[in-house]
Amino acid sequence: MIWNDEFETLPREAIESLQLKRLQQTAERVYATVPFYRESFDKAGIKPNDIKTLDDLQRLPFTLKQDMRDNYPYGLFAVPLEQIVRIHASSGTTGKPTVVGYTKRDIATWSELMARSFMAAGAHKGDVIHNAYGYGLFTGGLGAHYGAEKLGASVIPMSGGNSKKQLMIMQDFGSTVLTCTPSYSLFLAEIAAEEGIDIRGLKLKVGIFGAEPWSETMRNEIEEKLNLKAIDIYGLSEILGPGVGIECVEAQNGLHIWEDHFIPEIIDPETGDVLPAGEKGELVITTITKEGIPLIRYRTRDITRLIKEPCICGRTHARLERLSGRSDDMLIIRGVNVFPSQIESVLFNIEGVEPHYQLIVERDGNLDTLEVQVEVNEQTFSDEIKVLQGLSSQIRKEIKDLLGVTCQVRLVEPKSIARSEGKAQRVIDNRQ
Ligand code: DLL
Repeated sequence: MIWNDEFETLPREAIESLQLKRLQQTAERVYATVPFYRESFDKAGIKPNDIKTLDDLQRLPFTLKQDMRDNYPYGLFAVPLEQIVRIHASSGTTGKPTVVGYTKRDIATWSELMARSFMAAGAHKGDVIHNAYGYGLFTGGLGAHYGAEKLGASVIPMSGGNSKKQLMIMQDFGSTVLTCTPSYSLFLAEIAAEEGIDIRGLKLKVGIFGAEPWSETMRNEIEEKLNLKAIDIYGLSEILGPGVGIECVEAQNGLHIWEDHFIPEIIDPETGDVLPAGEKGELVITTITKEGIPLIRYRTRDITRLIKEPCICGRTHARLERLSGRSDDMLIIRGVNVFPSQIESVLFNIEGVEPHYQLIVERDGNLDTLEVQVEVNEQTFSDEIKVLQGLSSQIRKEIKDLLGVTCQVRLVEPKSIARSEGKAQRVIDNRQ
């Protein structure tokens, strides 16, 4: 079922003419109201009315996360503060967070796009949506919450944490949809097993998981352990929060990005050039309806490709291929580019291995070393040393075959790697 038939199935030419019109308006608005954009447009020698076609977007300068930091907290807002009704901020591991503001209309747009996303994932009015994304400065909780209400579903505002209670509520309240990070869904399954709760037997039918990279093998693992359809949802606070793109339940293959509100481009992260259609690179997004903090050509650092072929669900909006990771999470180990999700896809296909792992990177002299720590199940852990050694070398070999990097493998006890209620920490890089 489609939430907004008119906009979600617009023919391509109609999408593009709407995009051009909205891009022109956005460029006019930021040039007039945001000093940062007036300066950067002037520096690039372009005026808003030079934008005559969608290709002219490529002449506009990029916006970087650093630009948001330099204009902390409100410098990139395009409206006076009294029109801002909500403020969120990204978690940012170091320094000041990145701040975003929403007008009333922005909140309405966000709710609409989340309602679309829920329905694309197979959720409807009448569903009981158990929302375990964190409420707070993080956009996950409130973003999903407003969308669930707009959809007309009954939303349970759980937030993260207190996993035993989460399970009790899911059981007693008859939750049919679970929203949280993919890693937290597996943690919930683990607690359920400990507590003797049959999580597969709950009423859950769909899980809407995002906010961190995850692999196709992790999807299989989640679907098997929780007995639901696991749907991938993408978003980032700078652009909106959750609901920038989502997989449809019909295809589960690529995330429709809502092109009547965003213009996606794929660039070569080294040169900044737009790549030919279908190539993999860094996703750049321009918002074309946001009022509070419109962003021109925001460099997401997320790596994907755009799929423009029609989708069986009938939606005409382009799809993002499952995100492989972020260019800044990409590890360069002795010159080889490695995404944690690639290692994950090897690990989760191996019998006896649990879906909990961490990558430890060190520098030994001039040499980078990678240690893969991964949990094995109880039974495997108590096996003979010989069996464990065999398993380690199998993992080492499969990683070497796939990625060309040599690593150390450390099999660790069940439940020894820290669990997260939000985004999992997969990499510990001690090289700096
Ligand atoms: O994580 C918004 C969100 C909340 C998305 C709930 C989905 C569900 P930030 O905290 O600003 O916002 O982090 C954004 O997380 O640039 C990606 O690197 C990563 N990310 C988000 N969704 C996915 C996904 C929220 N489905 C950053 N696959 C983004 C891979 C994802 N990475």
